[in-house]
Order: sequence, then C-alpha cells, then structure tokens
Amino acid sequence: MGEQLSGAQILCRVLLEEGVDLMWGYPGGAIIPFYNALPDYPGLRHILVRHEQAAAHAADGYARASGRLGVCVATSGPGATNLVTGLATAHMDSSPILAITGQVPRPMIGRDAFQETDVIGLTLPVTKYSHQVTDVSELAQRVREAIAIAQDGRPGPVLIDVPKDVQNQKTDYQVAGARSQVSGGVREGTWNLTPDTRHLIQQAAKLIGEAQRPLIMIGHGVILANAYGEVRQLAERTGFPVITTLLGISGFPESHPLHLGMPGMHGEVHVNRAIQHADLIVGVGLRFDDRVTGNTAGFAPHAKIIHVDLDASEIGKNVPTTLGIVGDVKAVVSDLLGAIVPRRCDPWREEIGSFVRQRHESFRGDLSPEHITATIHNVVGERSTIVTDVGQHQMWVAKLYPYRRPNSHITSGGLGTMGFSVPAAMGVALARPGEPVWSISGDGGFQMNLQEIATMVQEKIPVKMGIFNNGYLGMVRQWQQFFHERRYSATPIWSPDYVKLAEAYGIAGWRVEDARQLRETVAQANATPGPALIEFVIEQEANVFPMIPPGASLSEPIEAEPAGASRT
Ligand SMILES: Cc1ncc(C[n+]2csc(CCOP(=O)(O)OP(=O)(O)O)c2C)c(N)n1
Repeated sequence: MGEQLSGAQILCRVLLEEGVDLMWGYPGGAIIPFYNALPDYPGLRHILVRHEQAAAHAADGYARASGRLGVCVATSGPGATNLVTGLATAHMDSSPILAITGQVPRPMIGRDAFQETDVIGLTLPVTKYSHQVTDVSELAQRVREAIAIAQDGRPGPVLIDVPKDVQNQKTDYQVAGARSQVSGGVREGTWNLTPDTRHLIQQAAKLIGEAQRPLIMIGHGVILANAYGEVRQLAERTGFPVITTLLGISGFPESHPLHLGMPGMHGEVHVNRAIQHADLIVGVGLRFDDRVTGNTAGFAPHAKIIHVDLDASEIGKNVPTTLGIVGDVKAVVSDLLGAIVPRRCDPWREEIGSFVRQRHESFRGDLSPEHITATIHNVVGERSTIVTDVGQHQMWVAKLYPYRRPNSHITSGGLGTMGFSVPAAMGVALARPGEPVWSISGDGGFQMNLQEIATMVQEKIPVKMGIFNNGYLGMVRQWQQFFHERRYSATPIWSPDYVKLAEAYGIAGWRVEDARQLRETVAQANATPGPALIEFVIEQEANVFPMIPPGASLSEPIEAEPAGASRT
C-alpha cells in the first residue's frame, strides 16, 4: 500500500522525484488545487511571473543553460493559451520543458465552460507530447512519461493538462523506480552506435579524406549533445574550417583559427562564398533551415553533404544528403575521430581567406552595435551568457560578439520569437547563479515582455538588460527600406523613458547616447548586484549587412544599401 495523495500532491511529488526544484508559473481557478499543495513541498521553488508567456520562455532559458528540465505552470483558458508561443519557441529549438496546465473539471469539459480551452488541440503541433489526464490513478505515470519524452532523444516541450477535479481526487501513490537515462533532471545519454551507423561513419571518413574544399557546419545539436570537444578535435585533425549557425554559436570558439563565422541570410560573405565553393559539407546537429541555406536549389551546388543528426526526420528534409548518419552527435563524431586520417587543408583555407571582405555595416555614429558588443564583452568577460531577442541587434550580436565559452549564446532561432530575451534571461540567471547574464533586445522586443522586471525584482534575479533603441522595429524597417521603397509602414515605434521605467521598478537604469559613456556605464551596470537596465541610443537607420534577399541563393548577397533604398 502506498500513501493516499491528491492529484495536486502527486504532481508535486513526481516533480521532486524527477529532480525538479524550480518552476515558473501563474495561478488561476483551474490550477488552484496544485497551488494549494505547493507550500507543503518547499523543495519546489515557484517563481510568479507577470505573464504566462514569460513562464514558458524562462523555463526554456533555464533548460538551455542548465541542460535540465524547465517547468512552467498555468491555469486553463487564457493561462494555457499564453503559454503557446513559449512552447512553440522551445519546440523549434529543441528545448526540454514541461508545461502543467489546469483544466476545468471533467463534467464541464466540452460545454464551453468558463476558461475552458482545448489546450491539447492547441499544443499538439508545438510539443513532443501533450496529454490530458482524466483519471488520477494515471497521473504520476503520465507525468513521468512526459518528462522522459521531453528529455530523451531530441529534446522538446511536453504538456500535461489536469482537470481541477483530478487535482482534488485522491489515490494510492507509489514511488517509481529510478530511470536509467535521467539523473537529477540532467540528460545523461549513453549511446550505442549500430554496425550500420559504424559503416556509414567509415564512408564519411573516406569522403573526409578525399575532399579538397571541405567545411564543417555545426548547429544547436552540438551544444545539446555537449559535443564541443569532439567537434573541435574533428576540426583540428582535418584542418576543416568550421561554420556555426545562429544556434550553433558558442559551440566552437569564435577565436579559433579554424572558425569562419555564421552562414545564411545575414552570414558573412566569405562564409557563404565558402559554402558555394565547397565540395564537402559535414553538417553536425543542424537542420539546414531556410535562413541558413537561402534558396535550397542554389545551396552549395558543388558539395556532397554528410549530415549527422539525432533526429532521422531531419536527414534529407531541407537539402539532399549524400550520407545521412542518425545518432547522437557526440557519439558519432567521437567514432568518426577514430576513423579519419589526420590531414590539412591549407590551400582551401587560403582560398577562403581571399573571400574575406571588409564589413559593410552602415554605422555612422561612434555608438555602433560593434562598439557596444565589444564593450560588453570586454567588461563582462568570458563567464557571461548573452541572451538575445529577435531582429537586427540579434544579428549584430551573433556576428560581432566573440564567444569563447560553450553555450554562452542563447537566442530564439527557429521561431524567432520577439519578447524571448528578457524572460529567458531570467531562466539562464537561475541556471547559472553568480555568473553575469545579459539580455540584449531591441526597443520592440523589449516592450513585449518588459513586465518581467517586476519578477526579477521580487525574486532577486540579477539580469542586466541592454536595449538597442533605434526607434524602429529595425529588422522589418530594413526589409521595407530594401524591398518596399522605404515605406515604413507600422515600424516606427515609440518607447517610454527607460531610465524612468527602471526607476519605477526600483532598479538601476542608464541611457547611453555617447560612446564616451559606454564603458563606464556597462561596468556600472555589470557591477550592480540586482537587475539593471541600459538603453543604448543607436543610429535609427543602421542596417545589417550583408543580406541575402528572401528567396535568393547564398551567391547573391546585398552588401550595401541598394539603389533607391538609400537613406536621406
Ligand atoms: C512575436 C513576434 N512578432 C513579430 C515578429 C516579426 N519581427 C521580426 S524582427 C522584428 C523587428 C524587431 O524590432 P526590435 O525589437 O526593435 O529590434 P531591432 O530589429 O530594431 O534590433 C519584427 C517585428 C517576430 N519575430 N516576433
């Protein structure tokens, strides 16, 4: 006989037993029984956010930075729907989070009850698993399964919906046996490669030995699999230059002589040219998304592609693959290291060197994004994590910030969710206590979730927030300038006085309008114990160059403002 526990108590017990100690959430009528049980489980820290979307992003940021499960909680109806963007964001970027939602009592389901929403229907396409528990006797098992699904294989979000009466129902509770692959919430995979996979790895080694113009292209999978060392050895033993996608940034040191940069729509010209000239691309833990490939018909026209990924459905999905190797990238690359013959690629690296051109950013003033990112790097140092939002600033930081530490760059890559940075940075800060965490946003994205400053204050979460204020929804304005004759429709955006806003929240705040204030202000903010905010007033119509126009191939970059689109 186990103990008699309510559904709400079972939720708490299972979370604790699975190694969870932190969750982000917001209460409401349908989840009240859970919140009523929570104070009896002091091992579970709950952080009250100001919007459920932020709970999902914070859980996501925590998961990305810690490798552990992120957990978020919401009530039925509007609470649950507010989670959806955060779940979709985590889904696109393979981040393991568990969402728990309250639901109206079972007898009310299907009757348009107050705050009833079909959250399962809403979230099935943006989760790995989404399940409504209709009997308390299955609750513990379903939550354990959901947690396993979130973390096993390619990670991603899961959702458990619990009707209010199921939270109140009592049942006999049995503690589960230990799981084999998860300990303390951290994914610890042990991967055995099949003979077939080993055979493919031998073939890959052969292609690697023969290539004249090879590249390694790495994505988020390298970070998720903790395969930094293996990838670095692969690069160093072959002399192959390494390209990092947006989510692959900080999977390989930027300062390494073999590091080339970021590919794709805003990738450096020499990186995209190298891709277009390559005869072999070894893609590791990435999905060749359209922002990376441009028009796939013209992508890497001379290259054979070896694609290593944990998810079989990624192989051949976006680009035709010569050799697809399905497996954990750490295990596969490690095996590959034993199969390759060490070599060099000096003539090819020299050729790529000749592709490098001067940057053509359009910064006029001294307070350029380049100067700001360099200053933040110099002040905050290697131990910091940068969490970016979506837009021009995201691209500037991706290209200009010299990341050395593994997994120190966190951003919403797949969904491109504005409003991600501030709440995700809260999650990162709790995953990495004592380390500097900077959220960098544009003035648009910052205003999407700035309410979370209140959460930071209440919970003493020391995120430093940098706002690149250009007075526009900059990235959309740039498209309007280049492709829509400068019709700035709905992109000028007014901002409040951010220094006063900081004051209203009781945190330190500065406005930097002059480059001479930059270093000292960043240092002051970084040294401030709690949350702090800096508004960087940057040039309004600065653009991100180069840019591959939507639908074009990587061979067709715009490197300066197109005729007719120039500024007055
Ligand atoms: C939630 C959401 N809505 C709309 C967009 C479309 N979008 C992409 S970038 C961008 C502009 C971002 O402006 P801002 O936050 O000021 O950053 P900037 O580009 O100026 O650096 C917009 C509107 C988006 N990515 N996410």
